[in-house]
Amino acid sequence: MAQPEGARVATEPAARVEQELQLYYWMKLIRAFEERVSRLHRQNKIFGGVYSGAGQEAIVAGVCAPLRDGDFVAPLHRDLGVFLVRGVDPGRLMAQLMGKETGLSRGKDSFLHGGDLERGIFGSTSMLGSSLPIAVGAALKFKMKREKNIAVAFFGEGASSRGDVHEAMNFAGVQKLPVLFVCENNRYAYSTPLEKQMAIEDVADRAEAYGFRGHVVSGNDLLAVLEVTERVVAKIRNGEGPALIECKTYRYRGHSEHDAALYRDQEELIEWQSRDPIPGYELFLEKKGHDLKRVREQIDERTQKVVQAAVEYAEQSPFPKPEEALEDLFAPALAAAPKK
Ligand SMILES: Cc1ncc(C[n+]2csc(CCOP(=O)(O)OP(=O)(O)O)c2C)c(N)n1
Repeated sequence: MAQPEGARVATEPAARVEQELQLYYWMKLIRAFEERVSRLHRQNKIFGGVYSGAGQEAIVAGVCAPLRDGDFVAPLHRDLGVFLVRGVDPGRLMAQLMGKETGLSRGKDSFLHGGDLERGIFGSTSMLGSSLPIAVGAALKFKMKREKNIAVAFFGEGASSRGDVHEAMNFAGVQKLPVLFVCENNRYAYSTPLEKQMAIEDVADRAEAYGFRGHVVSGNDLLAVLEVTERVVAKIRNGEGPALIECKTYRYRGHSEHDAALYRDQEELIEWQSRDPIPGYELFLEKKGHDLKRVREQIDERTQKVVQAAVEYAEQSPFPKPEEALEDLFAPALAAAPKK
């Protein structure tokens, strides 16, 4: 990303300064994009569920930043930001949400299941936690082919109680696969609070039972997420086997847009909002010598333009044609297989 005017950090290497601003841009873009999606949902323009990740942006930005082309990511239903950070065109992403032909699934699926394999993004599945064995499968392929890529699987603390998650972690530990498990612990699985979900405090403690390390980090602190991810990813790429990072965080909105989240108390929400990842990171930028007011203005202007352009692109895109409804349902090899 071009460095916005007003950023003045003379002594830092340019790449680092650029990364600092890029991370800020991503968090702001994810927040602005999701806010717009929530509004569009109220206008009945979105097909399928909307699961806002507002409050959790630092996790996606910090975990995806050290990834490379060819790495494989399995996001959670709340991780729309993964698509943006991995370089999916925002217009295509918005078209996916609006069920348009120009979307990732060509209008045949909701946001939830639309992946982008060209960018190594596997679309979420409805069965919570079932994308972890898939990420582990990708990691097995990287190991067998001696490729230096890694797989990343995001999941919630709710999903962490599912069998698939344990099986995936166990297999990854036994085979020492290049996979990073990222738990976004936002304290609620739909309406179920943490203490009714698990008998321990940290999901990260489970990693040891599978033979690898678990790390706990504040998911609202972008720099902390980035630091632990960079360190852990370097080891995984080096062939040292899997790792788990548990990011403690909170979701601001309900489980999805139809959930008013009446099961949690307002004070708790306000307390977490006071630890919002964006102002926290702005403080860092300011201390590093950036002219925050100007940087913020420029980035806000840029994100608004990107989001507006995405909405216009999606709104102008056609819906899929009914006669194409049965296309793309089977992998080409299966479709071409001779009938017995
Ligand atoms: C196996 C399974 N059980 C239940 C559901 C219904 N469900 C969808 S999302 C959700 C809550 C998930 O909580 P968590 O894994 O902590 O992720 P979060 O939504 O909090 O980000 C539930 C119970 C489901 N999709 N799959």
